[in-house]
Amino acid sequence: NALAMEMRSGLQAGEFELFYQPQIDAVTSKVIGYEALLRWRHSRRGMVAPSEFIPVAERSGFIAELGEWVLRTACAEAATWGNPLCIAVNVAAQQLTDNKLPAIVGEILTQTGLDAKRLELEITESSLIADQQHALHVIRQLKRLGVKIAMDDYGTGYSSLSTLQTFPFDKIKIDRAFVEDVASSRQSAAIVRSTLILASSLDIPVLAEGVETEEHIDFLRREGCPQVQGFLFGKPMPRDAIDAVVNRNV
Ligand code: G
Ligand code: G
Ligand code: MN
Ligand code: NA
Repeated sequence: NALAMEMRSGLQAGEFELFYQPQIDAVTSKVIGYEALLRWRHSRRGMVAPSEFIPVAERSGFIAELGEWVLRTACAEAATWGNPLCIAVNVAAQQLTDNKLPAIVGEILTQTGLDAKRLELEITESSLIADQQHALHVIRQLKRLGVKIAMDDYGTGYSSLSTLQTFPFDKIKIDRAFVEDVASSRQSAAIVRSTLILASSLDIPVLAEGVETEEHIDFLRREGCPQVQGFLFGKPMPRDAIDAVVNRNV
């Protein structure tokens, strides 16, 4: 595959970079951390979206190398911040099935000096269905390092409730598909509301994704959603833009 080969040379050539999107305390509106989001500035094609190249990287096996680069780059960057905010990093299904992932993460934490409790790994539901026992084993080892595990895109997978029962999540991220029409759809509102009640009974904090409007945030605050992320509070931004923010007043 041509794209898979171009990814390898692109990584060598420094064409990949991380953008950072703020995650917000819904009560205080303060930034509590940033999610690292991968970008590819292709020499000829311009900016290639992760939805185009992550699936290719997964199929070709290149995700192992690319994912390790993402982890290392995000941790190294966060370790320089004057303000010790959290850094959330997306982990692909294939990385999670790799027995070496805990050792890789441990080595990156040691090498970058990032405090493990500042690192949160975002895992999607769909990456947990293939081999639950194996995924659980890897996740337990990761948690022993002191890193946090978030369930990403909650509600879009196949087995939300049994995954919550089986896996020790530190956070649930409600998919933006539900947040998008909380104000116009009784169904979406009910799903978000009941997820908040369920998570609160389980003592797991919830972050609502894709918060774009005042209507969204008003609804979420009213329903007691503790954390939010979305264009209303900040788009994914290049490193330089957030460097200025995280080093202000410190
Ligand atoms: O940033 P954007 O909204 O374009 O991201 C699109 C999708 O790509 C999202 O589902 C996001 O989780 C995923 N994604 C972004 N960065 C990474 C990454 O570093 N690793 C993996 N596995 N997925 C990522
Ligand atoms: O699947 P994951 O949650 O990792 O994906 C994050 C993706 O969501 C990123 O590609 C980011 O650009 C996108 N995103 C973040 N905030 C918003 C938002 O408020 N609205 C929309 N439509 N997309 C968003
Ligand atoms: Mn994510
Ligand atoms: Na998501």
